[in-house]
Amino acid sequence: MGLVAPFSFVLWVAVAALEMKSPLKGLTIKVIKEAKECDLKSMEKDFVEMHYVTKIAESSKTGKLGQQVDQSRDEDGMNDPLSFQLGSTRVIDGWDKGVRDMCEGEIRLLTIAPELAYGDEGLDKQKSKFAEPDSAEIEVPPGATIAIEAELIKIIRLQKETTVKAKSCKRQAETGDMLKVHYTLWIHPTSIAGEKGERLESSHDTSPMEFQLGAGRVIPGWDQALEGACAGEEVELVVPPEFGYGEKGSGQTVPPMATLWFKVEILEVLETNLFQQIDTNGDQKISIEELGNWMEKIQGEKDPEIIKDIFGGEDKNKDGFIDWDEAPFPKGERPQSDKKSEL
Ligand SMILES: [Ca+2]
Ligand SMILES: [Ca+2]
Repeated sequence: MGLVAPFSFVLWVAVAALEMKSPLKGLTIKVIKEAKECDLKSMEKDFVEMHYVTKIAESSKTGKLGQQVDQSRDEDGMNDPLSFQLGSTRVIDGWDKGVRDMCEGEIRLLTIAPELAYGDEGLDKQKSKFAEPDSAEIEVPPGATIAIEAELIKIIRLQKETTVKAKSCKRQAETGDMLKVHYTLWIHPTSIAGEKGERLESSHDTSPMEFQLGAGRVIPGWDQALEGACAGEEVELVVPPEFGYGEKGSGQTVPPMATLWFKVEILEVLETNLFQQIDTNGDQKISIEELGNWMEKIQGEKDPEIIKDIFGGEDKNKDGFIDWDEAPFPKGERPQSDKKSEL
């Protein structure tokens, strides 16, 4: 007596271990199979490879209950798993949020209300952004609750290590900033493609590289990893192909599906100051001519009506200039002349 818990208590504990606390209303997560080992748990920005079976949930208000609508494996149990990045809009919200903090080898059953699935519109294979061209059978009726059995095969993560910290940090790099860096690129020793450890190229052989952050000018791994970086910092990046050059590779340099290894020294982080660029005569205010010249140069926009419209929209006090306060784009520090006039 006393050592053995009553049966009902044991049962309750077992059920509690399977039902997870859901991160979202409209999403229920049940662990069907736990992973044997777990060193790594999925998180935002990871790529995940998953096998899945999607059905109309037994609790759905619409559709044929229990009907299968899609799956990653074909009848012979073959086919590649689906790969997508967590936090992108590649899959429905309930799926994306339902497979966070999950281990490789774990299987979950996600029950997803329509507001986190295909909503009042359902999934029409003709229209939906989620439908793949080759997934002709997928169709979900409007207002359906769906159930996805999701198996996490693999987590693919971008790794970043700060090897040298900046002594002080004037500005942490944000999307849109101009960065100047030196880098060296090798094939990472874990790469399935290319010659492991081979040095491919280095900006030290030529000159530092300048690029705008978050604008897709560099590989996704760089845009992601260098956000928040400071001038003076040095980082090492291990970049799986999903975050690098993927299945295509890059020219003669990077073979397809290579895992890359970068050492990056951040030399400069500069806020893009559009105000200064547009204000060519430097009088701290933008005339319609200055805006017109800039739009023609940068965007090829010559239509005076369009330029007049944009100018009129920003010149809030209608004094014929866009001043620093009115400018809605990156504009750096408030000009000194303005500061004086405030006193
Ligand atoms: Ca001006
Ligand atoms: Ca104005």
